[in-house]
Amino acid sequence: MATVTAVQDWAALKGAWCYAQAQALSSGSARQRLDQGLVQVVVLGLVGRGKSSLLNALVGEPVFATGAVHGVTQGAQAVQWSLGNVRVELVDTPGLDEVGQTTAEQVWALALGAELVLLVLSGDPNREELGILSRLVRAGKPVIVVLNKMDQYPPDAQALLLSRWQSGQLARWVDPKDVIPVAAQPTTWQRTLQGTVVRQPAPPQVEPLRQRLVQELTQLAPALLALNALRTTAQAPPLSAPPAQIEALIWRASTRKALAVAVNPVFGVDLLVGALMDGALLLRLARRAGVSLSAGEAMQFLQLMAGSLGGLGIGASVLKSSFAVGSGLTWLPYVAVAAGQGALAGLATYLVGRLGWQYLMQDKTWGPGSPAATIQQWLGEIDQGAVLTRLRRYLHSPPAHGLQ
Ligand SMILES: Nc1nc2c(ncn2[C@@H]2O[C@H](COP(=O)(O)OP(=O)(O)OP(=O)(O)O)[C@@H](O)[C@H]2O)c(=O)[nH]1
Ligand SMILES: [Mg+2]
Repeated sequence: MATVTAVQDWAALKGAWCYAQAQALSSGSARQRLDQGLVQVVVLGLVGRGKSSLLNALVGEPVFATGAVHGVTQGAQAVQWSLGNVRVELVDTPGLDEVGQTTAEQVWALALGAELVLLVLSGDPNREELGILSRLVRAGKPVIVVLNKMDQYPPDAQALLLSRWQSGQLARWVDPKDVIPVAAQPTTWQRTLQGTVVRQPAPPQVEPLRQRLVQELTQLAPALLALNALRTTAQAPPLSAPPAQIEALIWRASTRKALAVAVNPVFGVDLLVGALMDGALLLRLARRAGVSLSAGEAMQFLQLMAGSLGGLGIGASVLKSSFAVGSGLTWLPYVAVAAGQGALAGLATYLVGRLGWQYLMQDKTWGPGSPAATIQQWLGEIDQGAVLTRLRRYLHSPPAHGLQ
């Protein structure tokens, strides 16, 4: 009934991945999957919850490595599977709590791009797991909560675990019929002939989940695919111009950053100081917007932006134009380079400010599309060339414009 047809090892690509590429992979393929009738199901959860074991148990083969040590799965991997007449791509992911920020964002991009997410827990959800669930629910992602390792609990404890999902906040987030207890790789204790007690692997118990997937996918696969393709291609609201005093605040921060980078010859210090200045701008914008923004959230925002701006690159054409110092200037080449870098750094801060303000105004959400797609859309709505020209003019004669 369930046949493994292929294993695609994305871990090999891991080093080459950046956030935007991971996003393109999942959002670009949502439309393709709709055409092909291929449903993507992503497992998500903290390290060691039995995500890989669960997929192995579902497909009936040890496709993915599992183990007691933490962090066995390092990159996303997928296997194609057929469930009745529905073709399914099952995607295994690393534990969200044991990967760096960039990989975590890649995993999130995959999860938010998938048709269905299996959130794997192995007991009551902790704070981090509640955070993951809440983000999935807010994104409107169809999710099945899988309570794994049920063999480790006596029947009354199992009933208690399940009962927590029957009412209150958890029942509002997830329909209780979508909370499924399983044991993907159970063990039993057996007495040997010598009288010692040893752990023995027992057959997986994942039939209730398989049944639920059959029910969900054989009936709803076309709807899930169509809805997801629509959602992932949805446009973010257009970037709106901030009020004048906010624009002025963003501009001041951009010129300060441009000057700091232009006069500072030490590249590494530029990066650090630049990131601190951008972070400070975001936090000031949040205060003006009356929105609470933690330092961690600000960092996450800056990392997303950095991914989309291609590190320091921002974009070859913009980079080129920033070095094209206007005619009539007598600057020495190295001064021109410093000014070019300064203008670029200032532009990055300006973009952080403009997108940051919009993001804050939208209650720290990115709209219906993926963050990467939204950032690209918004970046396209700003005349970056004009901002650069203004910044270069400022750098040529800062006193005339005033060092505000
Ligand atoms: N008792 C019991 N152990 C399980 C069960 N499922 C998985 N395990 C064990 O839990 C450990 C982790 O399992 P994995 O499948 O590697 O967990 P994972 O979530 O993929 O872990 P990472 O890839 O490291 O994030 C392994 O030692 C498994 O044998 C289960 O149902 N019962
Ligand atoms: Mg794993």
